[in-house]
Amino acid sequence: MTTKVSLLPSVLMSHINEEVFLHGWIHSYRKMGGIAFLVIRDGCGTVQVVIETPELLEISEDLIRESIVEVTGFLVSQPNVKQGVEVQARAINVLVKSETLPIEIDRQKIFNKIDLDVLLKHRSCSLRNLRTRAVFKIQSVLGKAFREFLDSQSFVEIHSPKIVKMGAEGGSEVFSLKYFEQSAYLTQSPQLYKQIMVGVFEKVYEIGPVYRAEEHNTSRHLNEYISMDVEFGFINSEQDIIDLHQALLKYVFGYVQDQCEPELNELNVIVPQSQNAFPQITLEEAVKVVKDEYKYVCTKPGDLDPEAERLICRYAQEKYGVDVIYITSYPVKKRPFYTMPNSEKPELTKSFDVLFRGLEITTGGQRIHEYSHLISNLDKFGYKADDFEGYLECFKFGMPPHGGFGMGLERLTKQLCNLDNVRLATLFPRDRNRIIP
Ligand code: AMO
Repeated sequence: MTTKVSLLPSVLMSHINEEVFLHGWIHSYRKMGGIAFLVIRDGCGTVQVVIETPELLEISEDLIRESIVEVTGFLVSQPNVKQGVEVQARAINVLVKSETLPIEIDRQKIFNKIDLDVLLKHRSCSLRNLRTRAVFKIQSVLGKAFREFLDSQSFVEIHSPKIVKMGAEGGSEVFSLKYFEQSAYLTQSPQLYKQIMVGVFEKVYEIGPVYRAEEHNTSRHLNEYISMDVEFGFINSEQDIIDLHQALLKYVFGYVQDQCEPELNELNVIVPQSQNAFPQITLEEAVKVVKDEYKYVCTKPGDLDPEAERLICRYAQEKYGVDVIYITSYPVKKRPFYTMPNSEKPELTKSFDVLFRGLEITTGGQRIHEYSHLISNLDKFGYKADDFEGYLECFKFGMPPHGGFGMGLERLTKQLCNLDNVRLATLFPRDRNRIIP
């Protein structure tokens, strides 16, 4: 009897000494004397196929990498290969012939030297590299873990519109578009909608694309990214949000550790494991720490610049042995209009950022929930209340004290996988110069 198998390592291991049928792409081809070795790749893994008969050698010699084949053969244990098993081919059927690849995708040392622009230009090919693919498997699991944790805490998933009338975060970093007779924007954040939905479900989350027309062409900025947003009501202060964020992050890390062992090994990634609480420090203290400990004077008033972010994470690692740190008490001037000021220190807000291995991955905070307070704050920020009519309505009809956060999926992936550039954590990045593929 022949069993159809996928190339998931655990599946292969459970069919040793059986005849199997598999399909996939020819990932690599190597001939030694009278024997050929194919590595076949499917959506879950790879396996080595050994070809010894003259008839099969003739078929395989013609095959260019990435051609798709069906293989029938005997699966045996083989401790000398990566997968621990190999297939001794009995029959090969060619389903689709490939053309020659424009870039190397198998030999890692050569792949590592390919220019980022070339990797992104030939994205359909570079994504088939096993290490690259591992990044996006991990990314998929990060999203799944985020969902699973919040579902378990009775949050409701929402889907807010991406075509909007107003930018949510202030600033001019919005893409405008023509919407029939009106002007509209691509949303910068589901911020205003997730707040409205607290009035409906109390606890909500969303995973969806957001758009930032930032001119920045940096290793941290994308013009389209996936925002993982959370918002919930009946909080006492921003501390409740920080506590939820921390529990979520620890769950997500544990989940990835559990579910992505082959991918983490492929990438040599170490997932943060610490049981310790992640430290919290005010922005003012953080600026002082980087000055006192590392002689670095932060260049960004009211915020941490990239070097200060890196140094404060170094401090978290050296002092507490952790990869994550919460920075609190940002000034009113640096936060959007919806942010709750600190009633004892009105120049500061009840907001925070989360830094992971040297980079901001999350912003969050408590929001203003009283209608009159929000109206006066809009005025202070120079906005017209009329422009926010659809948002403001919910505050007339009972909104609880609430808050939440937004976490960038690509930045989280980048930091977890120790990648140099956020584009490497994006399937098809949209940046200052790139809208294809
Ligand atoms: P903020 O604008 O700080 O806050 O964004 C939240 C998180 O989104 C990610 N991020 C980005 N990722 C890639 N490219 C970009 N250009 C980019 N900009 C932001 C970062 C950042 O920490 N509404 C608030 C969130 C809230 O308070 O709930 C907001 O959007 O990881």
